[in-house]
Amino acid sequence: MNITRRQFVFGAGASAAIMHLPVAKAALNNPQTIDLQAITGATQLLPEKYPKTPIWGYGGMAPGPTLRVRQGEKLVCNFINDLPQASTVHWHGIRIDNKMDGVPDLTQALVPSKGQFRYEFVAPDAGTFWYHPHNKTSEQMARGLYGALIVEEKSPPEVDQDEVLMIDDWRLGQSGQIDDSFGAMMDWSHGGRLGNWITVNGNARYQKPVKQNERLRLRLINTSNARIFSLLLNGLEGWVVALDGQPIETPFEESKPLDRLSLAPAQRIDLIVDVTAEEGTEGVLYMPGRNGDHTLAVFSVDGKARPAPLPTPKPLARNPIPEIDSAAQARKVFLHMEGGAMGQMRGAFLGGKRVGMRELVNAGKVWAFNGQVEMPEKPLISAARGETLHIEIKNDTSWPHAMHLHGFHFRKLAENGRFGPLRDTLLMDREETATIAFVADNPGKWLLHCHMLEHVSSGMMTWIEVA
Ligand SMILES: [Cu+2]
Repeated sequence: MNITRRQFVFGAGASAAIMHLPVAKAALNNPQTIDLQAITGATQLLPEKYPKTPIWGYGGMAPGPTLRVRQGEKLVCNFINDLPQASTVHWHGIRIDNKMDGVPDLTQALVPSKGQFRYEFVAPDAGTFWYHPHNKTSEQMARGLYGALIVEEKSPPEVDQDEVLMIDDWRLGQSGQIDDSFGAMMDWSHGGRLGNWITVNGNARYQKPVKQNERLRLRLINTSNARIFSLLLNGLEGWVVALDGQPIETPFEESKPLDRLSLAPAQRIDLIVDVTAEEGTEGVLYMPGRNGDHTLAVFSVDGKARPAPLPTPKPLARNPIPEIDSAAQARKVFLHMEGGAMGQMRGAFLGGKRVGMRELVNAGKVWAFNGQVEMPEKPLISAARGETLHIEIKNDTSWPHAMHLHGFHFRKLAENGRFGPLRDTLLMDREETATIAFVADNPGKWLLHCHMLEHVSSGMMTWIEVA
């Protein structure tokens, strides 16, 4: 049987295996110490009649183990690199000690194949975070290297089940192997490496048994290289309670009913939902599409947990993030994004020299920030500790981008002068201009880049320095 790419995406659903994510359970002792080994493995991504897919994974699995720590608790992670490539671990969304941020050359040396590195940090914020490599990321993540890092609230909301749903978009070949077309200019200069096989926690049709009127916390994490998901729920009703790990501040009543959920690469959405589907039916998480809906996760309802849903939950407690004083003097800096297919870019600085588009394409560098491809020698901004920064980002390209700032959560400035919710990754539409604001309270060297991994590989990155 020949499987076309299209059938892969939209004909999924034959695999109904239930997979429980292995959990490294939060121990009572603090710090919590774990070994995290990156190694090759194999997993059944396709239905059983197809061979297993060779992957690279933490613990040899994709996703890797879900790490759980309590807010304020220290995690000590002995990273063991048994991959054939050098790697590092980035703790996405954690307001971390800069030395532990996992960015090669900026915050640490690469961990070579057969090497080790000891990560040690306190998780200051409760919420849904994740970890992934930060070297050859477009290849290493496409091969399956990622896992969830859950920081538990001191008093968590009352739910019956707390589920992490890591949504990935694989590009698989005919025999289920990971397509090794890494570095294809078509992907790099367009919308990134889009796949043909979508999974939740490694399952093409993730299944979870539930009861009617049960309350679930669903932690959605987009681990794909470049796909922006637009998702809907059916038979599950509730609230968005956090974005990118940070609790939302709008009252829950205003966020009901749940609208379409937009999840760009690296973004997270925490939901609290009640199972409203009838007994014997299903709740579903799905991608609506012109050619039919594509189901990602099925919640089959067996039995009744209680006669009626629980009352509206209380908002999650805020994390200790310094609030932006809108009256404070802010340092302003401009970031011009350009390049890519159908763009206006004619040339840019590469390795200290201005070169034309042909030379950039030959070097595999097709995106620029402020006329510079790849990491500039000097930071975009050198800030004093505690300064308020406004970065005005102009997406002067024909493609959407998912801009991720390390070390901080920021707010997008709205037209009315108000601030949006805290985020660490901002989806920017083509031609859109947005200003992000944050207090630079965390010293160190912090990356600012597109989280569409082919875009960062081909130039879209810069950094800021906080003294
Ligand atoms: Cu991008």
